[in-house]
Amino acid sequence: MTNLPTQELENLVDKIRDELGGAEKITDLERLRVAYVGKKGVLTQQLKRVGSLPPDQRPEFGHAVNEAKKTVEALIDERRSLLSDKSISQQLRDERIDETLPGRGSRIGGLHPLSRTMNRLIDIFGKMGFDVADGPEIEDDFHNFEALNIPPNHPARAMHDTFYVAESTLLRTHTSPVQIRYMRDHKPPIRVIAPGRVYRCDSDQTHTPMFHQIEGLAVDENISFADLKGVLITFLRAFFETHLNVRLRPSYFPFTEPSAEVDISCVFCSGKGCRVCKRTGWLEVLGCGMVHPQVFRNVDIDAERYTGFAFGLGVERLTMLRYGVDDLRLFFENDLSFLRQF
Ligand code: 2U9
Repeated sequence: MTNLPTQELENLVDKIRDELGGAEKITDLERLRVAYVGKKGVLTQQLKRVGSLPPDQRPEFGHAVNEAKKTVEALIDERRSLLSDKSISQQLRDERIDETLPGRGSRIGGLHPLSRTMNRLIDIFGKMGFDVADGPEIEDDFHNFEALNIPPNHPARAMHDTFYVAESTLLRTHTSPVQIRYMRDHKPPIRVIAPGRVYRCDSDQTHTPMFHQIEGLAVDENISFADLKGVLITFLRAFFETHLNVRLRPSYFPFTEPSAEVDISCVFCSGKGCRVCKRTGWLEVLGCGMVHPQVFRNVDIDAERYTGFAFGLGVERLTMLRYGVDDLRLFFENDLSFLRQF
């Protein structure tokens, strides 16, 4: 050792000062702190030399080591606050917000096209005096079939492709059980519609296992088939917002007698014939009929005194016709580029 110990210390402090000046990150600084003034750091270790010095130099050297440690610690603190200031201003620069840029605009969600149609249907029938009723989607055999004049082994059961939950418990195949319950709880005059989900074990291009129906029911003294026709024509013209033609074809349902299927003049070609109406000029839109007297007897309504009409329509089909949607599955894919068009 050529230099005096205190001179060495000063040289060491100078070296450390240089190194600290080159530390660009807080983590580098921390490494240097540990290396020099940590418990086992180079400067701290200098204190061990005190014992090997001549006794008269010991106090001075000990004092010098402590002063050197203080100096280095102060340098570290100074550098640390400089680095953290730098990193804050760097962060402010990096995350700077350009408030002159135009806003991104916020998209507001909208109602699903099926909900929009549902609301329109409820609104139109509401204005014609119909109440809205609902009921359970998990039904029993009585309300879904038996009360509607569809006894066990009736061929109509096979047409319904029922999802069974248990022996006599099922997912309703139509909303008709709602009207059965409604007639049990309300006496005529009745004007009610039942909108909701229904389920059928059927899935292809034109069928989904769940779809939406609205069924209507009017029961009173002297309700006639002419009333049914009048309500349906008024409804269809309001819904499609055009003066379309309507025709009824005889049909069969176990719960109505007589029964009919209802066609409208094609909304795409005004009845001239096109691809959608398969060149017929007509589109089938709903089914209807006069409530079968057996259905009234099943719910304890006097079938001698009262008559009624009923109708049923598929909400998906009406939505497709109104908005020109050609694929049923689009309603259930939740593709935003489809949904945003409504
Ligand atoms: C009660 C009595 C009678 C409801 C009716 C139809 C005819 C009908 C179909 C339309 C398209 C079902 O969604 S669809 O596949 N419905 O054709 N529905 S009469 O008759 C009732 C309902 C309840 C108590």
